[in-house]
Amino acid sequence: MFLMKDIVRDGDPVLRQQAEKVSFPLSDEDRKLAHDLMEYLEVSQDPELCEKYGLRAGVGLAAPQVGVSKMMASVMVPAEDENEEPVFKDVIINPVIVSNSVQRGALTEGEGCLSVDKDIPGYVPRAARITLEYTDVDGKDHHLRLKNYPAIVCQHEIDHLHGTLFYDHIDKENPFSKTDDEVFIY
Ligand code: 4LI
Ligand code: NI
Repeated sequence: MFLMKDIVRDGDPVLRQQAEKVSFPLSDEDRKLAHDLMEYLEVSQDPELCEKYGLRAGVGLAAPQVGVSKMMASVMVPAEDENEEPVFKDVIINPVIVSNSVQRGALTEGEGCLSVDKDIPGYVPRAARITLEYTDVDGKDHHLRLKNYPAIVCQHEIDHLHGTLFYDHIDKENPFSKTDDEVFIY
């Protein structure tokens, strides 16, 4: 199981590398990585376990953030009602955003990242909707459209696979400037 000590922090070159594509069928090592990436999110979103293991809660975790430069990330976006199934939950492998909406969107409160310890305020403008392709741990290909929070989280995680961090997108001069046709998400 991953703990905070396993999470690579900003400044480590692995966070700025282009990750390698993963080959199928998955090796035992890659299968374990996929499991452990999702386990971190599950444990971190359980208030008791999160506290017990001293974690920081997340809805996404990319392999480079645990020092592995491979195109794999876990995403678990809980439903607003905690008794409902997550809005999106999967380990996305070799993900590609095949189309972006013209409309932009940003989280109202800005973004955080498990690899970035300090708060970096500002809007992180992204596509409001994306069409995503990826392969899951069973080798099944997926093609789907995402909007709102899950779309933002997937873009943040896929950025990690290309060496980009959320604050790269923040307007340095005017961190809270809002462009036309930009919607706020949450
Ligand atoms: C506890 C239990 C306020 C501030 C609101 C917490 C279960 C920020 C938002 C969580 C912000 C859960 C999150 C991300 C933001 C802020 C990520 C709390 C965990 C909200 C996830 C990857 C950006 C994702 C919405 C600087 C570690 N996550 N909040 N951004 N939550 N969480 N990101 N933004 N302002 N980061 O951080 O997992 S995309 Cl689920
Ligand atoms: Ni991140």
